[in-house]
Amino acid sequence: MLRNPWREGVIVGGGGHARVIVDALQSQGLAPRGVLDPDPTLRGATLYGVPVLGGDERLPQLAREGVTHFIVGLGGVGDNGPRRRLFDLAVAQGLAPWTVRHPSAVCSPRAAIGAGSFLGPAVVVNAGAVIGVNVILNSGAIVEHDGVVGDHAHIASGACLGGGVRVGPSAHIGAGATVRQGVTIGAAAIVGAGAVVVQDVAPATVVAGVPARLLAAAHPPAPAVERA
Ligand code: JB2
Repeated sequence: MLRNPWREGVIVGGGGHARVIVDALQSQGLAPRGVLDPDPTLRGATLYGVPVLGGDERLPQLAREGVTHFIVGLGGVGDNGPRRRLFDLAVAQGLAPWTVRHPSAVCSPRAAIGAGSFLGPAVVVNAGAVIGVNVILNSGAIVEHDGVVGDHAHIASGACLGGGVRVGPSAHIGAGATVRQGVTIGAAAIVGAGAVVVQDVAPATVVAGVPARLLAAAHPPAPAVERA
């Protein structure tokens, strides 16, 4: 009998994105062990029948009980720092990141998909593309040939990356945005929903509009001193 690794897998985060992951798994007859979420109102709840097991403090015990795999179920919009933190937390407990691909996703055998990444319904990843670890390619996103998507980045629903586009680690490409072929999006940059990006975007900046223009720094530094 085939072993189903997802019975030994957990989803870290239990909101809307986690439900999409559960849906993708169940559409393939797979069932994860459970979901981790710190929200006390979710204790005893299920996500489409998958039990919420508690918060992230359960990870060490679950690893001892035979849980071997995880996927980050937190989607988040814009700041991928929390997703990265959860990924590192689960890896530190000895769990292996697991890649979940909706059966309707089209992925060239000449593309590489990093561990722990999620490919939603109707995603296209074309030949020669390289997708990092813990990446979200959400519903209908397109990564054209030879594109590179860095670790922990999030390509939101319906976004289109033209051929050879490079997206830096932890960057966020908003829903429906289009990035012209060959453009580079810097690490932790944010591209607003519906933007059309025709030139490179600097790391940790926010761009939006058609054509996309600079709006702000993505993560403004905290105030240096607190006033008394
Ligand atoms: O540190 C955490 C943590 N912080 C928040 N650990 C764990 N295990 N879970 C955490 N959460 C949980 O993530 C919250 O308690 C909450 O239940 C969940 C976030 O759910 P929400 O539905 O607010 O967002 P999401 O990240 O699942 O979905 C967003 O991103 C998706 C890509 C939404 O904006 C969606 O619309 C979008 N499609």
